[in-house]
Amino acid sequence: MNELDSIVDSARQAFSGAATPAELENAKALFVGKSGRITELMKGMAALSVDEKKTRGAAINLAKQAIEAALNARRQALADEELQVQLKAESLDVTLPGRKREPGGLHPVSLTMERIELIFASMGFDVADGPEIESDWHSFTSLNNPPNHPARSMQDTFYVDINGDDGIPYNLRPHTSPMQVRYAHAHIKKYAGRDMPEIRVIAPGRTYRVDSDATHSPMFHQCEGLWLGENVSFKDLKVVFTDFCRTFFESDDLALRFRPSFFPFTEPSAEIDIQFQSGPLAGRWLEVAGSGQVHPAVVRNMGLDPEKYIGFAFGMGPDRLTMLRYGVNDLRLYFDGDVRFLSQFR
Ligand code: 2U9
Repeated sequence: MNELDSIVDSARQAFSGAATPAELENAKALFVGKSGRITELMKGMAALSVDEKKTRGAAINLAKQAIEAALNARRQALADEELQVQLKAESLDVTLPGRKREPGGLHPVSLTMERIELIFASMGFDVADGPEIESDWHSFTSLNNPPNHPARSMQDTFYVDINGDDGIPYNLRPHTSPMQVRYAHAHIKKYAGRDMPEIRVIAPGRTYRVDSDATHSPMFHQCEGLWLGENVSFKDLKVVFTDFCRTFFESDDLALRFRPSFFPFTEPSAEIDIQFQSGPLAGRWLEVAGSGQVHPAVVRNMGLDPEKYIGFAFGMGPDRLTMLRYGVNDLRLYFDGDVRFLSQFR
């Protein structure tokens, strides 16, 4: 093999061994770069005669073309390899099923709040709303809690550093009763001078207490109810609440009992217990609410004459109802935000 054939052969081997475009460019420089072997041969032609230059030049040119052909072939091969790598990395199997997006859902306590509202709406109850930061009057005084009543203690609810007109700090409402007082005032104003329809309203919402363990949370939920008219008795309370409980728990043989109790805002007062006749809780009496005939002082604070208007009120805990309905054993599960717990209620 002559020198030129040997150089072309070496160039082909060097190009085949180049694994990347950068290595190939380095190999190219060895042969056709400024100080490459072919370039050196071209320089060496200066000393030749005109005829010798013609012959030699043509031979070197052929070798250079062969080397450049090999170089371009390798460049294309490397480019094809790179394309294959890229295509494989970016490959998309269009026959794969779509990525399922898990449907969202409401929080179990929100489901309970909606369920309570629907059941009472079916019995003609309106739904009240109102502020969570309340005045001392709305949270306590209007509800027949005297000024030094323990319910006002700092250990019982939270206070904000804003004072009401009476100079007493506002509080985070410890119950939803204030909404009922506000509702009554608005209702009376709306029907002033006309026959006032009965007040039939529930007041669901967040409430706050300084308390925290497996069954108590500083923020919890309450739903209170109020039915006031010229002839609303304790019998009506028993019918309404029995119907509510049997519908809410989907159990027609649910038993209820009204146990004498005391609350400043009702007289007589009664705790309400329910008893399942079947299922894991069968036979046990479970407290679910407090209730009573609205105290005359509270009727008066609502702007009504207690000699004319009478009725009942109740208060229940949707968090507890949710625990009973779904068998949740720790209140704190409601607030952890753990999707494994929450997704069970979708
Ligand atoms: C007005 C008049 C009377 C609401 C009532 C209760 C009894 C009661 C608690 C039970 C457990 C709330 O969910 S709980 O924490 N409530 O026991 N609440 S009577 O009486 C009212 C409310 C508003 C104007």
